[in-house]
Parts: sequence; C-alpha cells; structure tokens
Amino acid sequence: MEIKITKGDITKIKCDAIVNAANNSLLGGGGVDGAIHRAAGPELLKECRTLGGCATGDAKITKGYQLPAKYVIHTVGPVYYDGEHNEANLLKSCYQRCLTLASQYHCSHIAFPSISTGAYRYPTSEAAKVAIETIQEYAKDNHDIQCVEIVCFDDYTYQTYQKLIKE
Ligand code: AR6
Repeated sequence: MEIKITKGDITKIKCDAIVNAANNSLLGGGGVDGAIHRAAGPELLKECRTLGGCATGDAKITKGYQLPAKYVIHTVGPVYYDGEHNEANLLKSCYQRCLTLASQYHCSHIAFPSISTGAYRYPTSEAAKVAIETIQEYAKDNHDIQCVEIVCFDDYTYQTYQKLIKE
C-alpha cells in the first residue's frame, strides 16, 4: 500500500472513496463535512437521513452522488479534551473502521482528511501519528487497498503529516 500526503480539497479527488469527518447526526456541518455535502448535492443528505446517525469512532458508507469519488465514508472523530478521555483509541477506531469499509466495498484508492483536527481540536501532530500508525498497521494484514491518500487542507497540516511519513 502506498500512503500519500497531498495538499488540497478532498471534494476534488477522483478515487473510490473519500472520508468525511462528520458528527454524530451525520446531517452535515461545517469544515470538510460542509464542503462534501455542498459538492455532493442534496441527495447525499437524503441518504444520510436514513442512516440513524453514527457513534464516535464508527463509520458508515454512502454513495458519492455529484462528487468525483464513488463513495463517501462518514466517520465521527472524538472531540479532544485533554488526551485522557479515550481520544486516541477513538481516533484509531475511525481509521480502522473506514479502512475496513473501504475493503468491503472493494475500494483500491481512498482519501482521508485530517480527522478531528479542525472543529474537534485534536492536536495535529498527535492525530497525525495515530492516523499514520493505524494505516500502516492495517496495511500489514490487508493488501486490497492500493493507495491511501491523506489530503491536507492547509500548510501546517501538510507539513506535520509529511514530517511523520518521512521518519
Ligand atoms: N478538504 C480537505 N480537508 C479539509 C477541507 C476540504 N475541503 N475542509 C476542511 N478541511 P473539520 P473535525 C480540513 O473541522 O475536526 C464539522 O462541522 C480542516 O482544515 O472539518 O473532525 C462536522 O460536522 C482540518 O484540517 O473536522 C463536525 O461537527 C480537517 O479537515 C466537526 O466539524 C478536519 O477539520 C468535525 O470536526
């Protein structure tokens, strides 16, 4: 599996599935969630309404509608308090659940945003460690996903992930 760190807007990525950093309602919000719903069109919200929300650390899949990606995998990252509220385990679980769903739906190229590091205030360098370790761990036992791209929206996020992938 190739792990690629790129800078840009995840709604523009043509791949099998993009991941959405959603909230428990799955009914939209700001940040990457808002951008994905705007780009996918109203059909996405319609499908999300049938899903009954999503627990923190879990993930659910929908179609991509007007997005260049075939599917959207909606996951709910933890809100960061102080690192003592199970945040790392919940974030790890997000990446694991998304990768498992991607495998089940035969996705060979998937794109993640930096889950929880915006409105949910997870420190970027700590979140990046969890993200990369979890993806690398998954890649050891699973060979179906060929490319995992982490799409960073700003320079600081991009540089933080880049630094870790080079280590
Ligand atoms: N493409 C890629 N990354 C993006 C984009 C984009 N178009 N837009 C923002 N980001 P956030 P969270 C980055 O706040 O912290 C929503 O309201 C952003 O710069 O989107 O998991 C949900 O409904 C940051 O690096 O997600 C929830 O209520 C990263 O995506 C809540 O925010 C995550 O920031 C989830 O908070």
